[in-house]
Amino acid sequence: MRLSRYFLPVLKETPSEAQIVSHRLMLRAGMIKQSAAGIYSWLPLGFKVLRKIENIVHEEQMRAGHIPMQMPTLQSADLWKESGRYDAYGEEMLRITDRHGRDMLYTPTAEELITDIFRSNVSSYKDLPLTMYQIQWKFRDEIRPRFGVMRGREFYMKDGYNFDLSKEDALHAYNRHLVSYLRTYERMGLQAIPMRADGGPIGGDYTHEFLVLAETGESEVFYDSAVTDLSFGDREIDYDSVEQCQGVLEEFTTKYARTDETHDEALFGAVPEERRRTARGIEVGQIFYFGTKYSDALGAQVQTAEGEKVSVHMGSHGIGVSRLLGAIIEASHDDNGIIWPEGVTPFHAGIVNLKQGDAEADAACEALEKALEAAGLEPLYDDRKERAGGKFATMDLIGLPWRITVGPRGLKNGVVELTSRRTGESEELAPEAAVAKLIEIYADHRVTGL
Ligand code: 5CA
Repeated sequence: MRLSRYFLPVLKETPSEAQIVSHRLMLRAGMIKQSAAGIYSWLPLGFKVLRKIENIVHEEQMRAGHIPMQMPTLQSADLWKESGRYDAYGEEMLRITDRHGRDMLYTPTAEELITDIFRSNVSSYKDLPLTMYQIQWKFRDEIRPRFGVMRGREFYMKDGYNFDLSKEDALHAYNRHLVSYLRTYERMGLQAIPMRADGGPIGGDYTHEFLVLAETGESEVFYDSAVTDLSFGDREIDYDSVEQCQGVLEEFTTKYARTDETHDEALFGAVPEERRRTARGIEVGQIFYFGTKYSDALGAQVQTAEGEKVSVHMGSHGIGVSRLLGAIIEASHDDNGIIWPEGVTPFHAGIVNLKQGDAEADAACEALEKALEAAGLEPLYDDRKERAGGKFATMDLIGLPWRITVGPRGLKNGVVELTSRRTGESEELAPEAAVAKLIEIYADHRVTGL
């Protein structure tokens, strides 16, 4: 992509309405624009990162055996009246009346609709287990939308729902989600710690939230610092193996880690004092087991092998896809701007031409752009007639992890400069060697389906 042809409306001034760094940087880097309180347009750069995050979520859900689908954003209120949540959900639900006077709503979550789809189509234990998910816009009329995409009113969420014959099977689905979430967040360069939490309006008393530690986080959390030493890494896992998934759950949830909703001073007191931590965190996901709450209310039953009719055991599992952009930036930035982890970066490398209009420099940049594209990478070539300082500042602000700087002086010696955004370290390399190095760096960070 040529920057001169792209739409990247970066702001010079720091927007005064933004209170936290991720919101400020998303506005300054031209990623989002507010349309109404808590509702945003996703400008090209922001949209590109949103799509990368979404694709990682898809890949990891499908790897765990979960089936993608899509439900509408606008729903009839009827099912919600049947489950009792139409009244119980409260002011956060955006209620709409259509021209025929029918009660509608903008989906804040979709337990009712998916349960209706299930009950209309599944009646035998033979069709279980089943887990389907979607990535879809949600609306919650938050009383205080703030911090940009972090607490929006309209936000993008992955919501998955499991249907199982027994509690044990549903707990396996729960564990499978826990494992897939650990993998998902690590691919985005994040450490998200599962913590015991409260069910809230979704329900159920067995639930974990995934929290990214950050001073600006909205949740207060209490944990044993040993949980921060855990990482899933690149281990292989058989998602069908009850033992393996249970083992991961135990490894990651046995040490004390809770949000303030379920915090227990006595249990926390048993953690060695030097490892006791109180901090703040950003909730980037939550998994729930709620048994037969919705299947009882909506009559979602299956016939067992013995011919008995039983309510299915369910859980639901969410990831805050749009919130993740904010969480990643909170965890990865410096004074000059964003530092994208390789897994989610909008472009893989920036190409900065120090002397636009110089025939040799222009040709070298174009050749680099072509070579990277041929390797399946996405470069952003700053081909504007601008000062080098301005070009560097833009690249630092938008946070591409690698920058190739091309100038007549280096080209005389047959080299370009490859710079890491994270460390600031540069090395001089032949253009082909720079391309080869980027191919190697990104070998483990390919997101398919873009
Ligand atoms: N039905 C369940 C699981 S699918 C559910 O709705 N869970 S939730 O309420 O915890 O939401 C899932 C995730 O969406 C949260 O962990 C959070 O990361 C994200 N989220 C929730 N509210 C907002 C909001 N107002 N703005 C941005 N992200 C949000």
